[in-house]
Amino acid sequence: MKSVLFGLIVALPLVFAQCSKKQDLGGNSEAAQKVYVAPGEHDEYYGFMSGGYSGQMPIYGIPSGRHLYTIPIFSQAPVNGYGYSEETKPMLETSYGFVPWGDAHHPELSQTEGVPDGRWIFINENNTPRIARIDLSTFKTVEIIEIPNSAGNHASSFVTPNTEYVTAATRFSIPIEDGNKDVSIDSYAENFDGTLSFIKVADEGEMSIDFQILVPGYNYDLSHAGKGPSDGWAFYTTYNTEQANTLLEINASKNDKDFIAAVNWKKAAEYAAQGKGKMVEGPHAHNTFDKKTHTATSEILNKVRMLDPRELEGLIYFLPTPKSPHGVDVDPSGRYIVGGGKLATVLPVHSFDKMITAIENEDYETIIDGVPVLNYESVIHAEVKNAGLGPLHTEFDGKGNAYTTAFISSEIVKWSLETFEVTDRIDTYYSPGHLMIPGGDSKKPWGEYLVALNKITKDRYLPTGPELFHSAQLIDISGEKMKLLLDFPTDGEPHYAQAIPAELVTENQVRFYKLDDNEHEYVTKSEKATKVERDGNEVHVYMTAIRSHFTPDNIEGIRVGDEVYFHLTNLEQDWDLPHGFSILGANNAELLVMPGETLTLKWTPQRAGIIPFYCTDFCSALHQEMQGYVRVSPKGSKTPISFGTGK
Ligand code: K7E
Ligand code: CUA
Repeated sequence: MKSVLFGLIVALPLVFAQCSKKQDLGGNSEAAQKVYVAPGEHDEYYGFMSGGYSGQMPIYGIPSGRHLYTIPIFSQAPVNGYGYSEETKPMLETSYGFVPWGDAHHPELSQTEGVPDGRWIFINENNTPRIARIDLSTFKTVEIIEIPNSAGNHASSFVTPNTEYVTAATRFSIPIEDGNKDVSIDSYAENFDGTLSFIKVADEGEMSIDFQILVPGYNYDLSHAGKGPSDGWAFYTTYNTEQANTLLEINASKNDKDFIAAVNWKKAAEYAAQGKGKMVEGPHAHNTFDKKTHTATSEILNKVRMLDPRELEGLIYFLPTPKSPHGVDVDPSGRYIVGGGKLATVLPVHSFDKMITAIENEDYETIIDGVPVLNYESVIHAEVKNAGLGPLHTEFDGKGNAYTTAFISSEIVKWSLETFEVTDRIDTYYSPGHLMIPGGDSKKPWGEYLVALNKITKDRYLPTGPELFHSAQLIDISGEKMKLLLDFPTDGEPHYAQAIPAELVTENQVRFYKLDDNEHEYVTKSEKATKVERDGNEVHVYMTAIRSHFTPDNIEGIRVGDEVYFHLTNLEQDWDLPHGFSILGANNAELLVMPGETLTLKWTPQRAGIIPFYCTDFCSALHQEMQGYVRVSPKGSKTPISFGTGK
């Protein structure tokens, strides 16, 4: 089998070479009509995509494929000063200090009773393990929590049906038991462990790490929570049960089966509430953005609760699953658990009911580090045949159908949750990773469209040199046969995406911040209140912006070597009236300040002379007039502080 797969991988370039412009692209007028959103009209769905290595979350309208916005999350964003302004820098603090970049993979909407509710969207960061929460009333990142005792936070950030928890897991095992330590890498089997993490989400959304579970040293890849009958459980794929520490493409592809780990999180939560397990070292940053002060703060927490399956019964079980599974997806009924065995010939579907029976009967193959391994034959419900080569991820339409991406054979395969037979397939261009159906991993998929998130672009668009945006393809799944409607380039790498009917988000939209409610430490609520204050070599400029001037716009008495903080409050009180602020030679970025908001840019003048600043956002007919000067005098000069506008 493996040689067949490897042969196909090698043959892929040939396949691409053969793809000509002649495919049936679905580019007929019917498809055009389905995706046409007339000027001034709105899309039906918000599509939230992971930006992958951009560390951000681009948002697209569905079905038009219009790029609506990009939410800055794990990476600094010069476009609006996120991660550069004093208020937002703390969002990127970690136990390793300031980390200006991240690798985002899985956006997941908050849910109520198993259905996306439009309050928040979570997303994981894989490289320096973190989870972010975005408030969908403002599309702002309002919280980031680091996951300690974890290396590569990939199986994240999937929520339980009432958003009780967001789950996470370490992708790479590392020494964990007595903390990460200096050992030989080939002592993997002896010293390396994994962890699964459960991050509690409070009513207002605030996250805290409730507990972690110590698990065998494998790679933990993807996750999904149970629902309906399986509510209370969470499922994680593993690979590298071989425990290889080098050349994993061969050494971690040896076992015919790896595992899906099934965690009884309700039981684990009870254990945690009873104080079971032990508190261990686990330094992690918790960063929160305060709505009233428009300012983020970061704190480092040091301990987490670790539960050990060797001591606590009934926490976790392994379901043998062929072969190096990637995705794990639970169908809307909550009865079936689908593994994406990327090197498997069949698509394994486990039964939750059978799993419970096997647990009750102690139908174990063996026990590994306190984790019972259930018998494959006892838990498997069906093996879907001909589900494509290299199956990765599955979503559902809520009408009894499942859709699986096949990376190697570049297709989406539709199959029935009744007969477990393939009923349709459609080519993708090329090599889809995840796919997304609005609500497709929830209890009630909206199930009208499917978006294939492709890993390889090649010839789909006008070439842009060696680097190409990834492609997404919109497929109509409302009928019996899938139909390709549209494809469009996406920013970064859209690993996964989520979508929700627009009205669930638009009804809560904030259009501007009320100036009266602004409790920022350096807010300036009127031009009269503007001032410039020196404290040693620190200078605070309390500045305002309103069409089309800054107050003050002439500032003198600044000296080389000062640390100048421009605290800019936008006095506008209307929708879509930001003002920007930039100053020559600043070593950071601009500020883009929303109406009613205060943001701060730090500037360290290096040379004496006259330095201009200006508004970067074309805010009015006289935007080009929206400028000012700072006079910078040499170090030690006696030029007094003076400032004003129109004086
Ligand atoms: Cu790209 Cu979910 Cu990170 Cu699969 S992951 S493809
Ligand atoms: Cu304010 Cu341009």
